[in-house]
Amino acid sequence: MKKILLIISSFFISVAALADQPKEWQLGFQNAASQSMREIVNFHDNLLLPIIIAISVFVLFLMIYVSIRFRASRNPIPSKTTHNVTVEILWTLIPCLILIVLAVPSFKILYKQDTIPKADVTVKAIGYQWYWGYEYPDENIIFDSYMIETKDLKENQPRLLSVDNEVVVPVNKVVKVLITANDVLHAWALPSFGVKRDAVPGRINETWFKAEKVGTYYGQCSELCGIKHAFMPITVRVVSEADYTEWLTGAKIKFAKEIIEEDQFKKLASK
Ligand SMILES: [Cu+2]
Repeated sequence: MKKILLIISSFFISVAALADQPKEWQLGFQNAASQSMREIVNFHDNLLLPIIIAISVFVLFLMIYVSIRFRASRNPIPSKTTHNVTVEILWTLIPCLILIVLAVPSFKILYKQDTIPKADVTVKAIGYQWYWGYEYPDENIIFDSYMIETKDLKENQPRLLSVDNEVVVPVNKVVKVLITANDVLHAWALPSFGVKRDAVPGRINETWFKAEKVGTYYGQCSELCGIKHAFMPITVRVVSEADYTEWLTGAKIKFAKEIIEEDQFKKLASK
């Protein structure tokens, strides 16, 4: 009964709070905030899930049928049949067909995600043990993003998901994310955007998203990277174009990259 009450109450809570983070008693995916996530959800909900359920129900039915129909008491002399050509052809062909039916739309979505449109904003995410560092290579901005401890949380900040410095991006713009790591494997993942890429030391992976709704979106490191793997969340705040420009102005001062290239050349020349 308690569980049912919790589920019912979670509906009301989710209406008030931003719906782009994990919810208690959540079933299925987080709400999609990009075209590619919508396609993933659509593929999962309307094709994958029905096929999986149908297969599970069919196998369950077969097992129950066999256990009852061929039980020892009803079937004292067991059949000696070992081969049946028709059945063998069928149980090879049908799974093949199912896989093809699944593979075609799946690859379509995968390749679409892989083609990165012309980027409006580029963000570089660097995985560290155990926090994320971000750079805006075109804006001379660099900052680290640490999880906020439970005791320091403010109102409306979800536990284990909020960070001190959020990534800020404009709404309805193509954001290209360059992903790498400094020490071990990490993975930059944001469920609402349908984005997940490994962060590999010495290599840059790229992905992209176009957020369609203003709001705050939460993700987590998704590659086991050590003892504090669970404590390096990802927070992306999607804002309007005007708010983004305003944020940029402040961030360029607050998070300015220290070394200006010109000075570096001077230093090298004087050596
Ligand atoms: Cu990790």
